[in-house]
Order: sequence, then C-alpha cells, then structure tokens
Amino acid sequence: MKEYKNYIGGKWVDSRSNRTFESRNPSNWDEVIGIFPDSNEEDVQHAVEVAKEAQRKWAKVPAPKRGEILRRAGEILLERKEEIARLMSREIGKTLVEARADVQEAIDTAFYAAQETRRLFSYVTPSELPDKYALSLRVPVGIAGVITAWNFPIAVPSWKIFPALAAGNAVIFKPAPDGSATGAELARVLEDAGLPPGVFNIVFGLGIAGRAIVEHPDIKIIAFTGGTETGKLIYQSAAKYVKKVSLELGGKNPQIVMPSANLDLAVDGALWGAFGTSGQRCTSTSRLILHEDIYDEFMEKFRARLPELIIGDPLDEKTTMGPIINKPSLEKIERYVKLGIEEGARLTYGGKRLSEGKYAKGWWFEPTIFEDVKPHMKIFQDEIFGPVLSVIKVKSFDEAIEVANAVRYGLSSSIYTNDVREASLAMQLLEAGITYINAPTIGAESHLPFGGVKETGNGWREGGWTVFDIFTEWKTVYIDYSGKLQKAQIDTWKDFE
Ligand code: UN1
Repeated sequence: MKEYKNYIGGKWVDSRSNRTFESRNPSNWDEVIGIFPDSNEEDVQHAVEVAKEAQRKWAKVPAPKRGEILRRAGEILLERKEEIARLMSREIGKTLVEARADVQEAIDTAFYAAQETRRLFSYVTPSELPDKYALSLRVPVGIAGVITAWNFPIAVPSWKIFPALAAGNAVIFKPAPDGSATGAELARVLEDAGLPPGVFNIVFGLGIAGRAIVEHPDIKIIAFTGGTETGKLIYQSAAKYVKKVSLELGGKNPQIVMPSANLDLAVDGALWGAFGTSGQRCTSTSRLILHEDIYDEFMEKFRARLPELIIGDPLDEKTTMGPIINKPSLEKIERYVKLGIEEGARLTYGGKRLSEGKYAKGWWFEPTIFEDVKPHMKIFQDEIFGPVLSVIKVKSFDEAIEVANAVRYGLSSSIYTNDVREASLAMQLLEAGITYINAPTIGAESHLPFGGVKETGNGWREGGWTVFDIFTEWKTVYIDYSGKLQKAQIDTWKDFE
C-alpha cells in the first residue's frame, strides 16, 4: 500500500485538501492499492498555474521533437508492460491477458502519436486575391483537462494525453478514482521519457477536483470518458466558458447474427464481446440480435460454450472473467437483473453474485443471459456495465437493423453474415461510430477514429488522425505581399490587370 501525492510541475506534491480516498483490489477487498488525495480547487489552481507556464515553452518545441519524447514513452511502456499490467490487474481486476493488452494499446498510441508529429499537416490554398497566401495551421488549444474511466486505466488516458502532448498542449489528468494507481504510472513514464516538468500533471480526486477542472476558465479543452449522465453535466458546465469538450460516453452495443453467418465464429464473438472484461467496456456487447432461423441452433452452441468462462483471480492466466469493479457497480447489476425479471424477460443463465469461498472478499457476478428481451425494456435500453447480455429474436434483416438502432447510444456494433448485401447495408445503416463485420463489438485499434453517435458522444473522434481535431485549433493566416490594400469580395478580376 502506498500513499500518493499529486504530480504537479514534475514533483509529487502534497494536496491542499486534507481528505483522501482509497483504491482497493476488487478481487480482494482487504488489499488497499493506494491512498490518494481527494484534491480540491486550490490543487487544480496550482496545476493550472504550472501548466500555463510550461505549455508556452512546450508549444515552441518543434512537433517532431515532442514526438521523440512520446516515442521514448512508448519504449518505456514496452519495457514496463508486465509490471504495469500486474498493477492494473490488482487495482481494477482486469485479467492479466487483458491488462497487457491495455498497456499495449497505450504503447501503440505513443508510437502513433510520435509519428503523427511529422504529419500535422496544414493547408495552403490559393487566395481570391493576387500576391496573397491563404493558409490554415494547427495550433495547440492550451491546457487540456483529461478525465477518464477506470476500465482502461492506461489505454484510454493515453488516447487523449499522448496526442494532446504531441500537438503542443499541457495536460492536467484526473484518473478515475478506482484506477488511480495505474494512471499514476503515466507520470513516471513521461518523466523518464524526458518530458519537461509541468507539461503533464496529475490531480487525483473525486467530484470536487473533477468539477474544478471542468470549470476552470484556463483549461480550454476537456476530454472525458465515462458515463452519459456525468458527460451531460460536464457539457453543461463547460458551456459557461464556451469550452471545447470531447465526450466518450455510454454504449449499448448490438451484435446481429444472420442466417448466412458462420455460427461458431459468431458464438466466439458473442462470448468475447459480452463477457470479456466482465462486460465492463463501453464497447461490450450487451444486445445479441438473432435471426429466428438460426436462433435455436445459435443458442444451443452458445450455451454449450458458457461453462468455458472461468471467473476468478485476474492474475491467474487461466481466468477469463475478473471481478466487478466495486460494490455500487455490483449492486447496479443486481438491480438490473431483478428489473429484467420484473419486466418479463426470461433469465436463462446466471443472474447471481458470487460470494462464497474464493469469492468471499471481492465483487463477482456470473455471466448472465436474458432471452425474450423487448426494445421497451430497461435491460434493452440502459447501459448496465456488467456481464449481462440481452438476447432478442428478429424475423428479418430490416428488423435486426431497426432493433439495433432502437437505443439512445451509438458506439459500437457488429453483424455476422456472409451475405455481401447485408454486410454493405449494415455498414451504412447501423447507427454507431464503429461497425464490425464478422467480428465482435470490442477490439478498436489506436490508429483509427474511435467514438460514437447519438448520446455516446458529441461528434469528436479520439484515436487516429481525427484526435488532432480535438487537441488543436485551426488558425487561418493570410499573408498579403501585394503592398497595397486589396479588398476580398469586392475587387474583381479587372482590378488585377
Ligand atoms: C472503452 O471501453 O472505454 O475496442 C474503450 C475496445 C478497446 C477500447 C475500449 N480497444 O474494446
């Protein structure tokens, strides 16, 4: 167990609040991973003052030189991959195999962002007027406030932090409370990579620190991953300062299976998509939409494979499902299971928390399946964030698409089919930021745009080249070297003779 301090200006500094919070191991509640300051407005103010100063200098460092530091950060993450993955497994309960993948995603992002520093292209276009340049350049936004969820405690922060730094911003990062120790590793990595002090800062905390970041007028961009309700509050508060806000919120991701599909492959996809990470990804499959012609055959194959899921110690390589992150999350899952039964869905697998024997000291929930789920039900509509899968039977491709789209979210989606027409139509018709053909709803890669439509996001895309639209502003510059006053929209071609 360790007592942490905030990381501001390249130093671990005491918080000005005297409150703390703990991060505990969800598979062994007795184990405290760390004690963290529950920071306040003064801590955020301190971080902003330091970041402001540092950002001015950092923005002047040529982007490819900033990229060298990020490449080094990627190399350090690679060297420390196993150690960070083990810490992550203990802190948030992600299986070791998946925790390694989480770190790998950050490594990929670091190398990608480093490369992109040589490709932060500008535009030069012809002007309407002679002897005049018209160009538009990317400039940093300033200080970025990064607030993230616990479930990808290295990968998701890195999606935001590395490109933000590449583009010349300073960052104030508030990790999710439950993933604070893992998030803190990013400070060590960036420091060892040679990032100048003050460019990257961590303020640990709960609501007060989060609100202070969102409401600080000098933090010009907020990048948030988390629940939709919190996201909406952030969006509203940030509106006071007309602040740029990038939101990555909830999902209720469907996997459709059509009659032409390879059913064994579709079963593999559903098992991984619904129960990987114990269903605690924003991309997890929570709705399985089956065509009636293959319903029975699919479910039989699916049920036969469910006993392969091994719930237990995330550090054990054989485990496929770790714990639920904390007690409130477990209780939320239980509430939804009860509600599903009340709503008239048929609970056909699992449905209970595990608390005996080796499960006595953590938060565990069985893989759970509801059948006969209908679109008006809460278990169809709401993000549960746990291993609860709703199965829906449909009669046609059109109905499958309609059902898939009948929620307020739109992050990921998937269809299993070998019919090229269905696959092509699904690409256009599924209301989601990501569509997989013959692959599960999870598994996004760091060099492609990531984000969702509807209430999942507000139009920005992290990942890929599009992330730089979040962390830069377009600055348009006109250079008139004609030596005289030229009037746009007024001078005609005759004036140029
Ligand atoms: C998340 O759950 O917030 O596609 C991100 C995936 C991962 C990222 C998930 N690469 O499932």
